Amino acid sequence: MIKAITVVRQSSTPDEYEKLASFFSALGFEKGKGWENAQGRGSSFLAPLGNLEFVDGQLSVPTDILIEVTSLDSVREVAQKWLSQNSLNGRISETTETYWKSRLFTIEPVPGVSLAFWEWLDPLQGKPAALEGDLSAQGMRFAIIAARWNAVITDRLLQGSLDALLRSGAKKDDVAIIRVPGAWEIPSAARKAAESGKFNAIITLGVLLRGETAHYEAIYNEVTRGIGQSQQETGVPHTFGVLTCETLEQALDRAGLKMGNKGFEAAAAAIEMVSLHRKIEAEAVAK
Ligand code: DLZ
Repeated sequence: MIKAITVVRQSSTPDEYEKLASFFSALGFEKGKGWENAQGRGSSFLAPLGNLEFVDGQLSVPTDILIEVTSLDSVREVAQKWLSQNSLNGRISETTETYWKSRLFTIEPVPGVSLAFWEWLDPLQGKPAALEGDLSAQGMRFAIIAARWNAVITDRLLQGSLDALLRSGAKKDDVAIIRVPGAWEIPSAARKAAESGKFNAIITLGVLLRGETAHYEAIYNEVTRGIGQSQQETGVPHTFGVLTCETLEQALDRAGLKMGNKGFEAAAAAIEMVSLHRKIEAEAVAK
């Protein structure tokens, strides 16, 4: 399964490395995980979309790093300000129109590293078709509410959720694991966690087995309603990782055997929803 495309650039000096990281931060790029070890260090910066493009014919772009933006003039202003404060020998070009119905400027924040920023002339073309959350969990705090009933399943769901959160950049300390006796108790703990104001999202995990559960429908409806109500009344995103299965075998399949891991999916949905809430808030402020 393809996950991401990474372009790697080696900087020639530590100063150049710091400058490039400072430039990308100043422009508001989301910071990726980065790394540091005996071999060196890496700063990574994320964009919502990655695109590796092969071209047949004449290549008429000024550099091989093209960054599409939706507000080119504001980006240029920030870039210019950064240059005046941080770089004696950086360069920035005028903004010009391209043959592909867009405007573009190039910048060398440090000599030899050339970047092109561009936007479509037609604003509708440059706008993302939909507002969508990203899957980086950096800087987010989560509560996972996991039932102990059928722990052989819920422990696997929990592992799936932790895997998704930590692999997406959440810090261990930013993930609280809250165990409750059974699915019936999930809404109450979820509500308490959401109301505490400590978490950006709540992930609920449990399993209800029809064969083993008296009043299955009533319990299922109440658990679902309680989680939904907590989400709506607190405004904190809650995701639903409560399996409802006929048999233990079916539940095992959905907890990492044959049909994915519902805990992983619920955690990924939580990350996406936190990111989406932030974007919706940012859009509302910008308007
Ligand atoms: C009692 C019960 C039953 C019969 N079945 C389940 C189940 O399939 N899944 C689950 O998570 N919990 C079950 N429980 C426990 C209730 O959710 C609850 O924890 C207890 O009734 C105590 O209130």
